[in-house]
Amino acid sequence: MIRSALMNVMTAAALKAGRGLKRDFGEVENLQVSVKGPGDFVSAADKRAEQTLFEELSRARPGYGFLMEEGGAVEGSDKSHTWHIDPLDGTSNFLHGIPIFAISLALEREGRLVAGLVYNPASDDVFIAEKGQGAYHNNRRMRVSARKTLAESMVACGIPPLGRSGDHERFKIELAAAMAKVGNIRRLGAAALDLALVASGRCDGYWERGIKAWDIAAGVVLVRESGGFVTDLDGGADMLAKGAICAGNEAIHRQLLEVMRKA
Ligand code: LIP
Repeated sequence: MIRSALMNVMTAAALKAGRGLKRDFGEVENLQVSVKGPGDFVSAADKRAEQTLFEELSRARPGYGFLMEEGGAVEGSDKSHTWHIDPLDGTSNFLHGIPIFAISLALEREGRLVAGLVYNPASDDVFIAEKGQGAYHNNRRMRVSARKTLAESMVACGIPPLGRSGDHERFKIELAAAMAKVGNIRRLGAAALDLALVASGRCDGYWERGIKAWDIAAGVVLVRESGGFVTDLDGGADMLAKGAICAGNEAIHRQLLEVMRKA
């Protein structure tokens, strides 16, 4: 287990925000049948969770900067630390009453991601990792899977939603290329959890384009600290800036990247 002061701060903030999301998720299920639908309620829930994270982390670590899905960038007096926050990754799942969503929280220090936490309040799954200290799922050490071939692999991906038309053609080409080689492909709808599944060895690989830095920052730390590999889709380290990501155990990451390059 990681018993650092930093991880205590991150866990306490996430659990507090998660309690609110859990309550709100129950309400969303009732709103499915209302005429207005749960849209406005969900965006309020999203903002409330972000506010809780912002307040808790500001109190515990005054001066750190923030990059948040809802509130954008908040510059801190301490220029070497920035929190990356997605209070509700998998918003569409949450909106539709599907219990696959998460709080994603990462800390960047001097330009490097040093800690990550992904928490699904619906299932009470907590994934944490700190640079050099390993990664844990509900207090148990995580390792990436040992599968060596794509044909025996379970690979997660992200499908660009309606409205990102340019991305659709490219995705169809990449999906066709992956389907020709990969045993099973999943689209779960929450990038932070896709990466947590790779880190914990449940999925062997994952790729997605058009993703935001706050969706993946925490998961990047989880995968690395579980012994996995994570890059952008050109094999470089610019996944946060490019919004394109490929992750997996060493063998699957390499092969999946190759499939995407040739697609
Ligand atoms: C979501 C991502 C998911 C992606 C969705 C969406 P959000 O993030 O986690 O992988 O495919 O389009 O961007 O918007 O729920 O935080």
